[in-house]
Amino acid sequence: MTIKLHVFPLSPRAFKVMWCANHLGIGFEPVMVDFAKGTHRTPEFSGLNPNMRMPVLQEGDFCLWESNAIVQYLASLKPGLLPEDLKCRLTAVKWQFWDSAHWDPACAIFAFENYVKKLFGRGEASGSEIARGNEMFARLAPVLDGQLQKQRYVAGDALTVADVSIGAMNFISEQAKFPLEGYRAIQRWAADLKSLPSWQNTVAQARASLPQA
Ligand SMILES: N[C@@H](CCC(=O)N[C@@H](CS)C(=O)NCC(=O)O)C(=O)O
Repeated sequence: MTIKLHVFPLSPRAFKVMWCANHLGIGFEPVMVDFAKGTHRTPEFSGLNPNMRMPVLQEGDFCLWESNAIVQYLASLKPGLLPEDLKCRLTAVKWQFWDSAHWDPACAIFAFENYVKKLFGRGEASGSEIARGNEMFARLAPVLDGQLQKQRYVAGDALTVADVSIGAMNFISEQAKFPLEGYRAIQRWAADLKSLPSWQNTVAQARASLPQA
């Protein structure tokens, strides 16, 4: 059965699921969710995800939303990103929860203020929102940096779903201007992820899907 990924490919959450599939060598059909045209607000799309948000994975009658659940699903189909050992697996999964609960919402502030607003002509970045993002980063980035000082990847010496979930935001690191100065281990890890062929192929795929990218 064909896997469809409903995505707005310039979003890091879309990048996350496309990169995961590409890294594992899982073929998929990308289906464009055109935010400019409001595709995500149509009754058809809300039938796939009542939250009216992408990404969504569709495989026949099976529909899955929440990017980290999609990463879990894809990684369960093919070995490579989900450790077999229970404790190692849950260590990786723990960081995916950390991403959903803490890292992604902090990054989303910079993504929206510095990137999305420009992309859709929605005005200047809000100083108070950036200040709120800086405060969140000051608490979160040392946690991630500390972890990456101890080991090459988030959950150990091998790339896992944790790196895919947390690392995908680096897709827009320049445009979003995440305040990562001084976090040397995060910078080393991000460069490592960006050098992966699966990352580079996904960047090319995402850019090719939109002429203005
Ligand atoms: N926690 C969700 C967040 C999904 C999300 O917020 N997607 C955004 C784009 S990055 C969206 O579809 N927004 C549409 C809207 O706000 O109307 C996930 O990780 O999948």
